[in-house]
Amino acid sequence: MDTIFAPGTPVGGAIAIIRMSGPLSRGTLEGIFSGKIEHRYVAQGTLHEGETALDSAMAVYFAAPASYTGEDMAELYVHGGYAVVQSALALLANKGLRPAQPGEFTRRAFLNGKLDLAQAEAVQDLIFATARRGAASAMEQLSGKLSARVHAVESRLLDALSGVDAAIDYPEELEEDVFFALPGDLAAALQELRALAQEGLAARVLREGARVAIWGLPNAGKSSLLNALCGEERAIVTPKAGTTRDVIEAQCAIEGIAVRLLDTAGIRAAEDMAERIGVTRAWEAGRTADLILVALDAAKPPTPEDEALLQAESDGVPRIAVICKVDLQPGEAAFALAQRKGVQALGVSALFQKGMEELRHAIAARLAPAAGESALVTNARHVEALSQAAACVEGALAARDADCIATDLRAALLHLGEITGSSVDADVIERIFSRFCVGK
Ligand SMILES: Nc1nc2c(ncn2[C@@H]2O[C@H](COP(=O)(O)OP(=O)(O)O)[C@@H](O)[C@H]2O)c(=O)[nH]1
Ligand SMILES: [Mg+2]
Repeated sequence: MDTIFAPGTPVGGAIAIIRMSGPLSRGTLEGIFSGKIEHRYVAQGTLHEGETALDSAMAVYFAAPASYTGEDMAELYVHGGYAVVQSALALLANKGLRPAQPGEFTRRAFLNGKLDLAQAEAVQDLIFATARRGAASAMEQLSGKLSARVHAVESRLLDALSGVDAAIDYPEELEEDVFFALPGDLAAALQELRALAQEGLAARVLREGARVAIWGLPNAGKSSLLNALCGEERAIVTPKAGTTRDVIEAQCAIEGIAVRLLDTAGIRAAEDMAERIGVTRAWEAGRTADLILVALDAAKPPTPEDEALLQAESDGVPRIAVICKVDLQPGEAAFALAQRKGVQALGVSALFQKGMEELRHAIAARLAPAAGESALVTNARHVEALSQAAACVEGALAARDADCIATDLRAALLHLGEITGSSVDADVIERIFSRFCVGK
């Protein structure tokens, strides 16, 4: 097994962490670092290349198997300047270590049984989480809660399968008992699988973030709304209609959910080519969004175009009507229109920051309705595996003979194994770890 190394921190911090994993870790550390080397002991000393001192550093050594990867590991904490980090990395390469590939530390942890696949994926989700609730759900997954629930269903299905197998092998002895309890056991497993898959569909936005498009007529107050929601002057606001032409994106966190806000050109019969393209992009941004905010101007009577934008559920994207500029007028006609269309409506003044908290709350409630503060299943791959497993259990419930039931149960177990990694193709594992950062 190669000994690998990689920086665990991005370039340019005060301190850089360099980690290594594999059988050469201890010997290498002894050769380049003057401090005491003892399992899980933070040592202070000099990083040196032969006689030359490179840095005043700290280091920790982890003896296998009590380390992240399960192998012998060491971490060096050096000053983060480019020159120091580069010479430390060169030193390791000269000692016969090889630079790690993306995710190789976590892959080794997975292969050594330190983490199952769902937990390994959670590590990466935690690194990429930009908002609190995404991080919280990744943390729950990392702690093994998802794996535990999947294992509970697995063991139920395994029990059922062993009963069915026994009935196939010794039909005269067991048959009646086994088939009496089977439908109830399978129905319970099916219910749990469906609940998990459903949770995942509802909570996808927690982990992946959501796209929220803002639609409305020119001058309705869309760009001001985007700026107020993301707390910075991201989009240009002018009294002139047709100011925003391209789709403007802003990333923000709304009640702990990572949201990509899309401000669009005002939807109207465009006056020139650029605006026409902008209007087309506005429609597209909405159709591919998780939620559309329809901005209505409280100070103007609603038009048939406003009505068309509120045509809820015509394209399956949920909507909230945001009645803008309520500091000028109460916007009664706009509220009445939204109510007639069955669209939830809230009044805001972007200018005076009025109603913004309520709006944020409404957006979060619409984006992640079934999810609690965090959710266990948020990964599309897991949702797919759970749905497939559920379909197999359904097949087993409908099957008439023992052989078919056994086949369906085996297939269901294989799908569950894709989540924890006990039955997963090498290329799937390849794909998962290739998304990782180097150094993790
Ligand atoms: N009084 C008031 N004016 C607003 C408010 N929001 C936007 N406006 C004004 O309405 C005009 C159009 O705003 P803008 O955000 O550019 O609208 P957009 O064309 O839909 O993007 C600008 O003159 C803004 O200053 C608000 O909450 N109150
Ligand atoms: Mg605008």
